[in-house]
Amino acid sequence: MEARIATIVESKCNPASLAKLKAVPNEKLWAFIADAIELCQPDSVVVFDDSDVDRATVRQRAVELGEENPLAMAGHTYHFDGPTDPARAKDVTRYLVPTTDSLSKTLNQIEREEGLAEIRGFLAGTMKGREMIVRFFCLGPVGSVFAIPCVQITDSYYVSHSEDLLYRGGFEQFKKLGGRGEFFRFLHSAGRLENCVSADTTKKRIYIDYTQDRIYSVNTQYAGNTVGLKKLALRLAIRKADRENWLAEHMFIMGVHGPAGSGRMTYFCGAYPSGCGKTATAMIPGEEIVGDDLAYLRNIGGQARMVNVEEGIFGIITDVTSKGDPAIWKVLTEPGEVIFSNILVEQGKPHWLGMGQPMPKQGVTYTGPWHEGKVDQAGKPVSPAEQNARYTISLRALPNCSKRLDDAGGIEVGGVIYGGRDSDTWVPVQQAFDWTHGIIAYGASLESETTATTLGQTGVRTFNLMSNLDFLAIPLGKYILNNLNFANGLSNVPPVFATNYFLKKDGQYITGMRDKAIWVKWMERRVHGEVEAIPAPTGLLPKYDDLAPLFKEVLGQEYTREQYVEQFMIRVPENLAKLDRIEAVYRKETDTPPIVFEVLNAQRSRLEALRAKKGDYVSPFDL
Ligand code: SPV
Ligand code: MN
Repeated sequence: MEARIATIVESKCNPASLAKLKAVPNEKLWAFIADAIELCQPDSVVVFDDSDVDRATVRQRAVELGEENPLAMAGHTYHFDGPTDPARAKDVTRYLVPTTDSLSKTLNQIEREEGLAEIRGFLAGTMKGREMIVRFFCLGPVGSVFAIPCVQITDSYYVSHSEDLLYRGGFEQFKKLGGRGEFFRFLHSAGRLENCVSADTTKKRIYIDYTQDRIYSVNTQYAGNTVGLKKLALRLAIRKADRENWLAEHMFIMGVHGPAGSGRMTYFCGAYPSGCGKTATAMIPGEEIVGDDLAYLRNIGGQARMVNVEEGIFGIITDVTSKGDPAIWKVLTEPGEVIFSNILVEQGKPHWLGMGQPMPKQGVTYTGPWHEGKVDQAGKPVSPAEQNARYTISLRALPNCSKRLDDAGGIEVGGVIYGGRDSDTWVPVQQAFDWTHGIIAYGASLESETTATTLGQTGVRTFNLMSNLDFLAIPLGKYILNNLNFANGLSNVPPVFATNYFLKKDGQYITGMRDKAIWVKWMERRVHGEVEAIPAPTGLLPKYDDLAPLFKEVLGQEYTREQYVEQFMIRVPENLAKLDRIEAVYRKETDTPPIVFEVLNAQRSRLEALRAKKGDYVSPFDL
């Protein structure tokens, strides 16, 4: 160890912390810590390992320092992010690009030296009078080929506590690292605090130094901006995956039971933009959840296998109800470790929007004290809770958590699902003709439609390829190519599906909330070739005769031919309009692989041929 570095680190650590660091004599790690000390100037450095004792201390310190407050229920705490910090800050999240490199113009970026000077300026001295926390975690199951070791430095016990619930401990893995430098580094400071929340939010920055696998974050607390292993690591992982020919995706993983008595379980991963039914699909009653947000996929011996990068959920609490989400509701209302954020607190109880119970008349929320009828300076009503209020829990607290969560070899990918939201275009479920068609016509064509609950006009469609657009750290075309190439070398290429739970007629949804349970069962049967499908211009459709018995068996419901026709009718004009929108997106990019246009054009020709023969709206019985 370089003497200068050792001296800096040793000067700030107590003996227990130093002993832990000495067990990880990695030059790059020590240099990272020493640099953070010199920059942020903490009073002391505290190192925690994966032990229960250390985890309990982290929890306790979060409460002692007022970053979290206990609720009446044992193990429950809440945290407020402050009025201007309740969501990911896309505008100030930037890639640090060296002058010798170039990134897609569509990615938010700043020249590396200039960006480093700015963010390091904002970080300078932020930890004076405070403890610097050093934590070790692992993305993916520890010791697996998927695993990426990570070190998080932060001055926030809330961030550290959240990571304990969301990620597998990585201290033991770091001890085995030797001199290798392949790990992700995150440096976060909440910055100057007022009432325990970041005060200088105009100086909020999240800068990604991908040349060093290092990310800086300052003057923010919201987990999506601060918990390094979540969306910050995803950006580094997408680059690493592209270099090494695997996939880092914004996907849930879930298991679907095969036919009764078969003992079969088929696993799916799925990417859905927010508000398109992602968590609801991962949590379908009767099936199994492996993860709800991030998945790594690798080709292992010719087979596509996947892991959940995380072991917890940082989930949107808005609209979580006892009836709609019984498993999550149970965890949120019984003793156990839960962090609530940006909810309304009244008499030690959390309240959130859409919880199916009346709001109390007053309470405290992330914007301050709240009472019914409260208005802001502009006379606008103040919300009792944030729309993006969240809960943080361990997946292991859920009764439907899969036993295969920690499979080091990953779980075999049965199928891949891309879920969009539109009121008038895609059928509820369909299967791509092949991998390339699925990646391009479904994944790279994903859109989500704005609803009444989001600000602005409703019905506006937002493009979000693979639901990963916010996190792309490489050009769009390169990312699509990596997805396409993933199938090369697989002896068994997983089928690709598309879902849409949001078709409407006369303003009313024409599929039921619980129908997704049927669509996944149909996909499960398709993976095993047990049901046939109807070729349509947009993909392979389920047959009525296969869906009706599933509705009966799974939901105890009649499923009429009229419902089927309404839902699975091919809507030619809407599908053509979607192709126009998607094509326009890719025409604007400079590096779109030609195959994208070929696949979209082929789909257009099929739709036009169908229209010439059968008209604009075609029943699946007429295909
Ligand atoms: C998302 O927004 O996709 C999330 C929450 O999963 S965040 O951590 O903010 O990214
Ligand atoms: Mn997410």
